[in-house]
Amino acid sequence: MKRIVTIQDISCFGKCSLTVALPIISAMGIEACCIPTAVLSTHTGGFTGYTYRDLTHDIPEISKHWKSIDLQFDAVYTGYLGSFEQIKIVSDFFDAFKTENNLLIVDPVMGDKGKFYAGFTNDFALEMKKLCQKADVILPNLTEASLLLGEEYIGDRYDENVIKDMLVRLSKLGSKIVVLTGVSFDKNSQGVMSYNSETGEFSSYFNDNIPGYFHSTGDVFSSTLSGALVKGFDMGMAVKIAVDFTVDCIKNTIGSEKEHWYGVKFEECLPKLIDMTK
Ligand code: PXL
Repeated sequence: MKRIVTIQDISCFGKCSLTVALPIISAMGIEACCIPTAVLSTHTGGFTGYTYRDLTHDIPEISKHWKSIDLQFDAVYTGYLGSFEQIKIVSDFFDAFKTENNLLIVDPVMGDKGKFYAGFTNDFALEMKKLCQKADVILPNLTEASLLLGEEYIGDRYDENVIKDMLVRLSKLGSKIVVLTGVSFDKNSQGVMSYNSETGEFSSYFNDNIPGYFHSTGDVFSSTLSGALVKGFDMGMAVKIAVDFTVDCIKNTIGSEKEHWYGVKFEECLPKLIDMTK
């Protein structure tokens, strides 16, 4: 059985980060382990008055214990990280748990639609850039890609050549594979473009572009892609599974956006994911 450790916060209510990653990874038949980086009463995207308990100092202790019992992981997948110091500590975790065969996957969660999520700054983006240097695979959206490159948000002013150029420059941060999410060249379709810097290959995959904003779809996509890569699907197939599942979750939420504004109804789609990745 394959095993992934995912490192991100637990937002106790709100369908994102660990409450999305753990069920998705488990549904794919992979052992799901986690290091919660913080406990929040809700996520920060639209709620006010949320609590935040920082768990940064538990991370080195957990790491030390796991080393003492010789745990190994097929992938380390990181999502939302809450502070500068936390990125440094996660970077040490990468050093401790990297093997010849495993994957370090970084979703550099910082913002969307050209804006930082609450509490993030340009200094944080610089530190996140350092973590991306150590990764095998990075999964930024267009906002995060601009932040990592220290450029203005590109908005929708791009064509395929601009995206290819961005992918190559992002790969120069150090990761072998860059998957850029939220790419759309026409109003009917949206998807991802990726670049493998070892083979020089670009690939893309698109599905329906569904108007509206759906919270937590980045976490759904990244968790599914991480699982599919660990299961051994090649990049093209893994991207297809992750995009299709994310679109399924969005479609399943249409009609109940009012009650479920805080996160997509991914749970009812898990049986389909199980079928797709058997
Ligand atoms: O979905 C990304 C995410 C994860 N964790 C927390 C968040 C967000 C996005 O807003 O607030 C706490």
